Amino acid sequence: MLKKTLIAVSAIPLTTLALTSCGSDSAAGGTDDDGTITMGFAQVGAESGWRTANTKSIQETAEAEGIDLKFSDAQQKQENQIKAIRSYIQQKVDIIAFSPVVETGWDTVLLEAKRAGIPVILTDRAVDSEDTSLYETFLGSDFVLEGEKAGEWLVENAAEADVDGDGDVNVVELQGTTGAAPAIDRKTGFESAIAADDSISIGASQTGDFTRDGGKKVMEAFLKSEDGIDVVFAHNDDMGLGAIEAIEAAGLTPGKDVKIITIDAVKDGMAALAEGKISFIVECNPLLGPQLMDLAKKVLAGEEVPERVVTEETTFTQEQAKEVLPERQY
Ligand code: GYE
Repeated sequence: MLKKTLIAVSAIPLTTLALTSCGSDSAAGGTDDDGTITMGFAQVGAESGWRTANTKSIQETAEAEGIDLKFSDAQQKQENQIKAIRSYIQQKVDIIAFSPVVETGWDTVLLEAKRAGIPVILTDRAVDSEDTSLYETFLGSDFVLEGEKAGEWLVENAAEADVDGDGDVNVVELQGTTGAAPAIDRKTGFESAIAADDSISIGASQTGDFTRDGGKKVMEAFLKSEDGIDVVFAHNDDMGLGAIEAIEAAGLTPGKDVKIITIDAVKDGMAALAEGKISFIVECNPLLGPQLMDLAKKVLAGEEVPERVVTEETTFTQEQAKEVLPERQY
């Protein structure tokens, strides 16, 4: 059994949530008398394979390290995450960690945590706030770099990616959740890399909210509205997998009639890459549990932690996907 508290944030009033405090009279921001760390974790949702792997990593690491994890799923809604963070403050958890669904609008609740003496760690996604004293550190990927890697591959493979041979590479972009750090930064990185080749341009760009269904619906619309689509750049595997369904339903062959580039490298994405339906994947590592728990322990022990901890990541071609797929954990 995992030691976690699942909170249906929107359904339970805060007064109920406040009943399950961590049971310590000590000031917030330290550990309990017996040394047990209580962490409140406000997750984004369960929108993608990446997110599922991320949640599992956090829950399993907390369990293995004896950290009492209170976990909530915000169903991709900022208001739910804010409610969850407030409930953790009321419960006087030792430390709060969260993956902000969007970048802006956090200052008020983070100030409440700060005033309550509860340290906050950002994990996976960043906030856009001028006051960096509102959190201890940010652990996660360099999303701009991920977008750049996707764009650089396209520049290197532009001739092959011009599938209709008209001399122009027409890209459609499936963006992540509007206002989310990975959506903003991956777009920025991709655009800056493709600027190196005038033949490549983005003909249409819309959000698919990081979900398979969202990717499928937006791709269906693009196939009707856009002429001569050569390439899909999807901000995550799930939207790319949704796009594959739409492309196949339109009687086209993904990988041949339309090239697909995605980010994440979860198992389903890697399987589609090995099959040649996706052409290139930039890795984004979801296994943040061990580093997160390590940072939490250090913060609570009063040790210095770096302001930013960047995850190491690679990229995969079809051949590389075939090699690593059998051992892929997630
Ligand atoms: O790429 C996507 C998920 O924030 C890095 O969120 C994460 C992104 C990931 O929904 O699949």
